[in-house]
Amino acid sequence: MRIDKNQINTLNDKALPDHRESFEYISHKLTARDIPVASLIEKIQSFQIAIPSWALGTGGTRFGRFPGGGEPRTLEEKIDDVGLLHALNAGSGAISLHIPWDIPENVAQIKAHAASHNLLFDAVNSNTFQDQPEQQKSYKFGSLCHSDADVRSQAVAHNMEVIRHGEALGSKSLTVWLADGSSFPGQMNFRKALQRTLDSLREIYARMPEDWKMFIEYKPYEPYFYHTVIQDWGTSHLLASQLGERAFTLVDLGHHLPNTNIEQIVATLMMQGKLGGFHFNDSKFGDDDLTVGAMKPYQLFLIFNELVAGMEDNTSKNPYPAWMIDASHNLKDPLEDLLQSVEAIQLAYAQALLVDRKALENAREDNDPVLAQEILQRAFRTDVRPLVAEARMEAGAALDPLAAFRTLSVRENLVRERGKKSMATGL
Ligand SMILES: [Mn+2]
Repeated sequence: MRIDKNQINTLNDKALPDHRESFEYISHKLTARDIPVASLIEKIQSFQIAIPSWALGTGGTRFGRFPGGGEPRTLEEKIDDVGLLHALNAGSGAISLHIPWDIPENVAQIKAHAASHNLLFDAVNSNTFQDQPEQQKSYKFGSLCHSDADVRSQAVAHNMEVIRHGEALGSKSLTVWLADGSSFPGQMNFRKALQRTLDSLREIYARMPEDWKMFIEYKPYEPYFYHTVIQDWGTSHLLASQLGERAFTLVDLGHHLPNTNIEQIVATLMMQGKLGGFHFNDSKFGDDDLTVGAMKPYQLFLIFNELVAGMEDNTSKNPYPAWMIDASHNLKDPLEDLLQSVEAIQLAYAQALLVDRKALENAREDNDPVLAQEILQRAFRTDVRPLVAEARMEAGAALDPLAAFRTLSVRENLVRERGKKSMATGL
Protein backbone atom coordinates (compact mmCIF):
# COMPACT_ATOMS: atom_id res chain seq x y z
CA MET A 1 0.00 0.00 0.00
CA ARG A 2 1.15 3.50 -0.80
CA ILE A 3 -0.51 6.65 0.46
CA ASP A 4 -1.41 9.10 -2.25
CA LYS A 5 -0.78 12.83 -1.72
CA ASN A 6 -4.40 13.49 -2.71
CA GLN A 7 -5.65 11.28 0.12
CA ILE A 8 -3.58 13.31 2.59
CA ASN A 9 -4.73 16.61 1.10
CA THR A 10 -8.39 15.61 1.36
CA LEU A 11 -7.96 14.73 5.03
CA ASN A 12 -5.99 17.90 5.73
CA ASP A 13 -8.62 20.07 4.05
CA LYS A 14 -11.24 18.75 6.46
CA ALA A 15 -9.07 19.42 9.50
CA LEU A 16 -7.80 22.76 8.26
CA PRO A 17 -10.24 25.29 9.83
CA ASP A 18 -9.67 23.92 13.33
CA HIS A 19 -5.91 23.72 12.77
CA ARG A 20 -5.72 27.30 11.44
CA GLU A 21 -7.34 28.63 14.57
CA SER A 22 -4.88 26.86 16.92
CA PHE A 23 -1.88 27.65 14.75
CA GLU A 24 -2.72 31.33 14.53
CA TYR A 25 -3.11 31.49 18.29
CA ILE A 26 0.34 30.05 19.02
CA SER A 27 1.98 31.99 16.18
CA HIS A 28 0.61 35.18 17.63
CA LYS A 29 1.83 34.30 21.14
CA LEU A 30 5.33 33.30 19.97
CA THR A 31 5.73 36.30 17.69
CA ALA A 32 4.86 38.55 20.63
CA ARG A 33 7.80 36.94 22.47
CA ASP A 34 10.11 37.54 19.49
CA ILE A 35 10.30 33.84 18.66
CA PRO A 36 10.50 33.41 14.86
CA VAL A 37 7.82 30.86 13.99
CA ALA A 38 9.08 30.17 10.45
CA SER A 39 12.51 29.10 11.67
CA LEU A 40 10.95 26.89 14.36
CA ILE A 41 8.94 25.13 11.67
CA GLU A 42 12.02 24.68 9.53
CA LYS A 43 13.90 23.11 12.43
CA ILE A 44 11.05 20.71 13.18
CA GLN A 45 10.91 19.71 9.51
CA SER A 46 14.61 18.99 9.24
CA PHE A 47 14.61 16.81 12.37
CA GLN A 48 14.42 13.32 10.89
CA ILE A 49 14.17 10.22 13.03
CA ALA A 50 15.31 6.84 11.76
CA ILE A 51 12.97 3.91 12.18
CA PRO A 52 14.57 0.60 13.14
CA SER A 53 13.62 -2.30 10.93
CA TRP A 54 12.84 -4.43 14.00
CA ALA A 55 10.15 -2.08 15.31
CA LEU A 56 7.80 -2.71 12.38
CA GLY A 57 6.49 -5.97 13.78
CA THR A 58 5.05 -6.63 17.21
CA GLY A 59 7.79 -7.23 19.69
CA GLY A 60 7.76 -10.06 22.09
CA THR A 61 8.45 -10.67 25.70
CA ARG A 62 9.92 -13.95 26.83
CA PHE A 63 6.36 -14.99 27.56
CA GLY A 64 4.87 -14.58 24.13
CA ARG A 65 4.30 -12.60 21.01
CA PHE A 66 0.94 -11.56 19.63
CA PRO A 67 1.32 -10.45 16.01
CA GLY A 68 -1.48 -8.25 14.77
CA GLY A 69 -1.31 -9.22 11.11
CA GLY A 70 0.04 -7.51 8.02
CA GLU A 71 3.58 -7.40 9.37
CA PRO A 72 6.33 -6.89 6.79
CA ARG A 73 7.70 -10.18 5.47
CA THR A 74 10.71 -8.88 3.59
CA LEU A 75 13.15 -6.01 3.65
CA GLU A 76 11.17 -4.38 0.81
CA GLU A 77 8.03 -4.50 2.93
CA LYS A 78 9.87 -3.06 5.93
CA ILE A 79 10.96 -0.18 3.71
CA ASP A 80 7.35 0.17 2.53
CA ASP A 81 6.20 0.48 6.16
CA VAL A 82 8.71 3.22 6.93
CA GLY A 83 7.62 4.85 3.66
CA LEU A 84 4.03 4.85 4.96
CA LEU A 85 5.12 6.50 8.20
CA HIS A 86 7.16 9.10 6.33
CA ALA A 87 4.26 9.85 4.00
CA LEU A 88 2.07 10.45 7.05
CA ASN A 89 4.47 12.48 9.22
CA ALA A 90 7.37 13.65 6.98
CA GLY A 91 9.57 13.04 10.03
CA SER A 92 10.81 9.49 9.61
CA GLY A 93 13.00 9.75 6.53
CA ALA A 94 15.46 6.98 7.35
CA ILE A 95 15.58 3.31 8.20
CA SER A 96 18.11 1.58 10.41
CA LEU A 97 18.86 -2.03 9.49
CA HIS A 98 19.81 -4.95 11.63
CA ILE A 99 22.17 -7.53 10.17
CA PRO A 100 21.62 -10.47 9.73
CA TRP A 101 17.83 -9.88 9.90
CA ASP A 102 17.87 -7.47 6.93
CA ILE A 103 20.58 -8.57 4.50
CA PRO A 104 19.71 -7.01 1.12
CA GLU A 105 19.76 -9.56 -1.68
CA ASN A 106 19.68 -7.04 -4.50
CA VAL A 107 21.36 -3.87 -3.31
CA ALA A 108 20.53 -1.71 -6.34
CA GLN A 109 16.87 -2.68 -6.11
CA ILE A 110 16.69 -2.04 -2.35
CA LYS A 111 18.36 1.37 -2.76
CA ALA A 112 15.95 2.34 -5.53
CA HIS A 113 13.04 1.10 -3.44
CA ALA A 114 14.08 3.24 -0.45
CA ALA A 115 14.68 6.24 -2.73
CA SER A 116 11.17 5.89 -4.12
CA HIS A 117 9.92 6.52 -0.57
CA ASN A 118 12.49 9.35 0.02
CA LEU A 119 14.24 7.24 2.64
CA LEU A 120 17.92 7.12 3.60
CA PHE A 121 19.79 4.32 5.33
CA ASP A 122 20.85 5.29 8.83
CA ALA A 123 23.29 3.41 11.11
CA VAL A 124 23.58 -0.33 10.60
CA ASN A 125 23.42 -2.54 13.65
CA SER A 126 25.44 -5.68 14.30
CA ASN A 127 24.09 -8.63 16.20
CA THR A 128 26.39 -10.75 18.33
CA PHE A 129 23.75 -11.38 20.96
CA GLN A 130 22.24 -14.37 19.16
CA ASP A 131 23.72 -17.40 17.43
CA GLN A 132 22.85 -17.75 13.75
CA PRO A 133 22.29 -21.21 12.22
CA GLU A 134 25.40 -21.14 10.00
CA GLN A 135 27.67 -19.82 12.75
CA GLN A 136 30.75 -21.85 13.83
CA LYS A 137 31.21 -20.55 17.39
CA SER A 138 28.65 -19.61 20.04
CA TYR A 139 28.16 -16.24 21.70
CA LYS A 140 26.71 -17.87 24.80
CA PHE A 141 29.62 -16.57 26.91
CA GLY A 142 30.18 -13.33 25.06
CA SER A 143 31.34 -12.06 21.68
CA LEU A 144 33.93 -9.28 21.47
CA CYS A 145 34.94 -10.01 25.09
CA HIS A 146 35.06 -13.81 24.80
CA SER A 147 37.90 -15.82 26.35
CA ASP A 148 38.32 -17.73 23.06
CA ALA A 149 40.13 -15.70 20.39
CA ASP A 150 38.24 -17.54 17.65
CA VAL A 151 34.90 -16.30 18.99
CA ARG A 152 36.25 -12.76 19.11
CA SER A 153 37.51 -13.05 15.51
CA GLN A 154 34.14 -14.34 14.39
CA ALA A 155 32.40 -11.38 16.08
CA VAL A 156 34.85 -8.91 14.51
CA ALA A 157 34.28 -10.52 11.09
CA HIS A 158 30.51 -10.19 11.59
CA ASN A 159 30.85 -6.47 12.30
CA MET A 160 32.96 -6.10 9.14
CA GLU A 161 30.22 -7.86 7.18
CA VAL A 162 27.64 -5.47 8.63
CA ILE A 163 29.78 -2.52 7.53
CA ARG A 164 30.05 -3.98 4.00
CA HIS A 165 26.26 -4.23 3.74
CA GLY A 166 25.89 -0.72 5.12
CA GLU A 167 28.46 0.70 2.71
CA ALA A 168 26.63 -0.79 -0.24
CA LEU A 169 23.42 0.94 0.88
CA GLY A 170 24.97 4.30 1.75
CA SER A 171 25.02 4.07 5.55
CA LYS A 172 27.81 5.94 7.31
CA SER A 173 27.82 4.48 10.79
CA LEU A 174 27.89 1.26 12.75
CA THR A 175 26.08 0.83 16.05
CA VAL A 176 27.55 -1.77 18.36
CA TRP A 177 25.48 -3.01 21.22
CA LEU A 178 26.92 -5.97 23.07
CA ALA A 179 24.99 -8.33 25.26
CA ASP A 180 28.36 -9.42 26.68
CA GLY A 181 28.46 -9.84 30.41
CA SER A 182 28.03 -12.35 33.19
CA SER A 183 25.23 -13.50 35.44
CA PHE A 184 27.19 -14.73 38.43
CA PRO A 185 29.82 -13.15 40.65
CA GLY A 186 33.22 -14.56 39.83
CA GLN A 187 32.14 -15.82 36.40
CA MET A 188 34.13 -13.31 34.36
CA ASN A 189 37.27 -11.29 34.88
CA PHE A 190 36.04 -7.67 34.59
CA ARG A 191 39.39 -6.31 33.46
CA LYS A 192 40.11 -9.01 30.91
CA ALA A 193 36.58 -8.78 29.46
CA LEU A 194 36.85 -5.00 29.03
CA GLN A 195 40.39 -5.19 27.63
CA ARG A 196 39.38 -7.83 25.08
CA THR A 197 36.34 -5.76 24.11
CA LEU A 198 38.57 -2.73 23.54
CA ASP A 199 41.03 -4.80 21.49
CA SER A 200 38.23 -6.27 19.35
CA LEU A 201 36.64 -2.84 18.83
CA ARG A 202 40.09 -1.53 17.81
CA GLU A 203 40.23 -4.12 15.04
CA ILE A 204 36.80 -3.08 13.75
CA TYR A 205 37.59 0.62 14.09
CA ALA A 206 40.90 0.24 12.20
CA ARG A 207 39.12 -1.44 9.28
CA MET A 208 36.07 0.86 9.20
CA PRO A 209 35.82 3.13 6.12
CA GLU A 210 37.34 6.55 6.78
CA ASP A 211 34.08 8.45 6.54
CA TRP A 212 32.30 6.11 8.98
CA LYS A 213 31.50 6.56 12.65
CA MET A 214 31.19 3.94 15.34
CA PHE A 215 28.50 4.27 18.00
CA ILE A 216 29.00 2.33 21.21
CA GLU A 217 25.82 1.60 23.14
CA TYR A 218 25.80 0.75 26.83
CA LYS A 219 23.37 -1.06 29.08
CA PRO A 220 23.52 -1.78 32.82
CA TYR A 221 21.90 -5.23 32.81
CA GLU A 222 20.14 -7.79 30.63
CA PRO A 223 20.47 -10.33 29.14
CA TYR A 224 23.06 -10.93 31.86
CA PHE A 225 22.26 -9.82 35.36
CA TYR A 226 25.46 -9.58 37.37
CA HIS A 227 27.55 -7.44 35.05
CA THR A 228 27.62 -6.13 31.52
CA VAL A 229 30.97 -5.31 29.93
CA ILE A 230 29.79 -1.89 28.70
CA GLN A 231 27.55 -1.05 31.63
CA ASP A 232 27.26 2.73 31.46
CA TRP A 233 28.04 5.90 29.54
CA GLY A 234 31.38 6.23 31.31
CA THR A 235 32.55 2.84 30.09
CA SER A 236 31.29 3.58 26.57
CA HIS A 237 33.02 6.97 26.66
CA LEU A 238 36.24 5.35 27.85
CA LEU A 239 36.16 2.94 24.91
CA ALA A 240 35.21 5.64 22.39
CA SER A 241 38.00 7.89 23.65
CA GLN A 242 40.59 5.14 23.38
CA LEU A 243 39.42 4.16 19.89
CA GLY A 244 39.67 7.60 18.31
CA GLU A 245 37.80 10.59 17.03
CA ARG A 246 35.29 8.66 14.93
CA ALA A 247 34.03 6.60 17.87
CA PHE A 248 31.17 7.94 19.97
CA THR A 249 28.81 7.00 22.76
CA LEU A 250 25.22 6.15 21.91
CA VAL A 251 22.56 6.88 24.51
CA ASP A 252 19.55 4.57 24.60
CA LEU A 253 16.94 6.02 26.96
CA GLY A 254 15.94 2.59 28.25
CA HIS A 255 19.48 1.56 29.11
CA HIS A 256 19.67 3.21 32.50
CA LEU A 257 18.82 2.23 36.02
CA PRO A 258 15.66 3.94 37.37
CA ASN A 259 15.96 7.68 38.05
CA THR A 260 19.29 8.11 36.29
CA ASN A 261 19.79 11.73 35.26
CA ILE A 262 19.97 11.10 31.51
CA GLU A 263 19.91 14.79 30.61
CA GLN A 264 23.11 15.27 32.58
CA ILE A 265 24.73 12.40 30.64
CA VAL A 266 23.70 14.14 27.40
CA ALA A 267 25.23 17.43 28.55
CA THR A 268 28.48 15.78 29.64
CA LEU A 269 28.90 13.80 26.42
CA MET A 270 28.18 16.84 24.28
CA MET A 271 30.69 18.85 26.29
CA GLN A 272 33.23 16.21 25.26
CA GLY A 273 32.03 16.09 21.63
CA LYS A 274 31.29 12.40 22.12
CA LEU A 275 27.53 12.04 21.78
CA GLY A 276 27.13 10.09 18.54
CA GLY A 277 23.60 8.85 18.54
CA PHE A 278 20.37 8.50 20.36
CA HIS A 279 17.89 5.66 20.77
CA PHE A 280 14.48 6.93 21.86
CA ASN A 281 11.95 4.91 23.84
CA ASP A 282 10.30 5.19 27.23
CA SER A 283 10.12 3.04 30.29
CA LYS A 284 8.77 2.60 33.78
CA PHE A 285 11.45 0.23 35.06
CA GLY A 286 14.30 -0.30 32.63
CA ASP A 287 14.59 -1.38 29.03
CA ASP A 288 10.81 -1.55 28.65
CA ASP A 289 10.83 -0.37 25.01
CA LEU A 290 7.59 1.59 25.40
CA THR A 291 6.36 4.38 23.14
CA VAL A 292 8.48 7.53 23.42
CA GLY A 293 6.88 10.01 25.79
CA ALA A 294 4.35 7.48 27.09
CA MET A 295 5.66 7.55 30.67
CA LYS A 296 7.92 10.52 31.25
CA PRO A 297 7.33 13.34 28.77
CA TYR A 298 8.93 15.90 31.14
CA GLN A 299 12.14 13.88 31.26
CA LEU A 300 12.10 13.70 27.47
CA PHE A 301 11.75 17.48 27.35
CA LEU A 302 14.64 17.95 29.81
CA ILE A 303 16.78 15.67 27.64
CA PHE A 304 15.88 17.71 24.55
CA ASN A 305 16.61 20.86 26.48
CA GLU A 306 20.22 19.64 26.85
CA LEU A 307 20.38 18.40 23.25
CA VAL A 308 19.24 21.76 21.92
CA ALA A 309 21.60 23.63 24.27
CA GLY A 310 24.44 21.38 23.13
CA MET A 311 23.64 21.86 19.44
CA GLU A 312 23.32 25.63 19.82
CA ASP A 313 26.50 26.06 21.85
CA ASN A 314 28.71 23.53 20.12
CA THR A 315 32.18 24.57 21.25
CA SER A 316 33.30 20.94 21.42
CA LYS A 317 32.20 20.31 17.82
CA ASN A 318 29.93 17.41 18.69
CA PRO A 319 28.78 15.96 15.36
CA TYR A 320 25.06 16.19 14.61
CA PRO A 321 23.73 13.11 16.46
CA ALA A 322 22.00 10.22 14.72
CA TRP A 323 18.41 10.03 15.93
CA MET A 324 16.65 6.72 16.07
CA ILE A 325 13.72 5.09 17.78
CA ASP A 326 14.51 1.82 19.51
CA ALA A 327 11.30 0.38 20.81
CA SER A 328 9.27 -2.71 20.17
CA HIS A 329 6.50 -4.02 22.30
CA ASN A 330 3.58 -6.35 22.05
CA LEU A 331 0.37 -4.37 22.60
CA LYS A 332 -0.04 -1.58 20.05
CA ASP A 333 -0.09 -1.64 16.29
CA PRO A 334 3.64 -1.12 15.61
CA LEU A 335 3.04 1.59 13.00
CA GLU A 336 0.61 3.51 15.22
CA ASP A 337 3.13 3.23 18.02
CA LEU A 338 5.88 4.66 15.80
CA LEU A 339 3.65 7.56 14.73
CA GLN A 340 3.08 8.36 18.40
CA SER A 341 6.81 8.07 19.15
CA VAL A 342 7.87 10.39 16.32
CA GLU A 343 5.26 12.93 17.38
CA ALA A 344 6.42 12.77 21.02
CA ILE A 345 10.00 13.42 19.89
CA GLN A 346 8.97 16.35 17.67
CA LEU A 347 6.91 17.86 20.49
CA ALA A 348 9.74 17.62 23.02
CA TYR A 349 12.14 19.08 20.46
CA ALA A 350 9.78 21.97 19.67
CA GLN A 351 9.27 22.69 23.37
CA ALA A 352 13.02 22.68 23.96
CA LEU A 353 13.41 25.18 21.12
CA LEU A 354 11.08 27.53 23.03
CA VAL A 355 13.26 27.69 26.15
CA ASP A 356 14.48 31.22 26.74
CA ARG A 357 18.15 30.26 27.05
CA LYS A 358 19.42 33.69 27.90
CA ALA A 359 16.92 34.11 30.72
CA LEU A 360 17.68 30.59 31.93
CA GLU A 361 21.41 31.29 32.06
CA ASN A 362 20.80 34.49 33.96
CA ALA A 363 18.61 32.64 36.47
CA ARG A 364 21.33 30.05 36.90
CA GLU A 365 24.06 32.65 37.38
CA ASP A 366 21.83 34.42 39.89
CA ASN A 367 21.19 31.12 41.72
CA ASP A 368 17.45 31.50 41.27
CA PRO A 369 16.01 27.96 41.09
CA VAL A 370 12.44 29.28 41.20
CA LEU A 371 12.89 31.34 38.06
CA ALA A 372 14.86 28.57 36.33
CA GLN A 373 11.97 26.18 36.89
CA GLU A 374 9.46 28.77 35.66
CA ILE A 375 11.45 29.24 32.45
CA LEU A 376 11.73 25.53 31.74
CA GLN A 377 8.13 24.74 32.57
CA ARG A 378 6.82 27.69 30.59
CA ALA A 379 8.30 26.02 27.51
CA PHE A 380 7.22 22.52 28.54
CA ARG A 381 3.63 23.57 29.18
CA THR A 382 3.25 25.32 25.85
CA ASP A 383 0.95 23.37 23.56
CA VAL A 384 3.21 23.06 20.52
CA ARG A 385 1.03 20.52 18.70
CA PRO A 386 -0.20 23.09 16.15
CA LEU A 387 3.44 23.98 15.32
CA VAL A 388 4.36 20.37 14.68
CA ALA A 389 1.16 19.84 12.67
CA GLU A 390 1.89 22.91 10.56
CA ALA A 391 5.45 21.67 9.95
CA ARG A 392 4.05 18.36 8.75
CA MET A 393 1.38 19.88 6.53
CA GLU A 394 3.89 22.25 4.91
CA ALA A 395 6.09 19.23 4.16
CA GLY A 396 3.19 17.48 2.42
CA ALA A 397 2.24 15.16 5.27
CA ALA A 398 -0.85 14.75 7.42
CA LEU A 399 -2.03 17.26 10.00
CA ASP A 400 -2.99 14.30 12.16
CA PRO A 401 -0.96 11.23 11.11
CA LEU A 402 -2.61 8.81 13.52
CA ALA A 403 -6.13 9.79 12.47
CA ALA A 404 -5.06 9.51 8.83
CA PHE A 405 -3.62 6.04 9.47
CA ARG A 406 -6.97 4.91 10.83
CA THR A 407 -9.19 6.74 8.32
CA LEU A 408 -7.19 5.33 5.42
CA SER A 409 -7.44 1.82 6.94
CA VAL A 410 -3.71 1.31 6.54
CA ARG A 411 -3.49 -1.77 8.75
CA GLU A 412 -6.51 -3.38 7.13
CA ASN A 413 -4.90 -2.87 3.73
CA LEU A 414 -1.62 -4.36 4.92
CA VAL A 415 -3.40 -7.39 6.35
CA ARG A 416 -5.16 -7.84 3.01
CA GLU A 417 -1.87 -7.61 1.12
CA ARG A 418 0.33 -9.64 3.44
CA GLY A 419 -2.03 -11.86 5.35
CA LYS A 420 -3.13 -12.20 8.95
CA LYS A 421 -0.25 -14.40 10.00
CA SER A 422 2.73 -12.59 8.51
CA MET A 423 5.44 -12.01 11.08
CA ALA A 424 8.41 -9.65 10.82
CA THR A 425 11.91 -10.83 11.69
CA GLY A 426 13.28 -9.35 14.85
CA LEU A 427 13.17 -9.88 18.55
MN1 LIG B 1 19.19 0.66 21.59
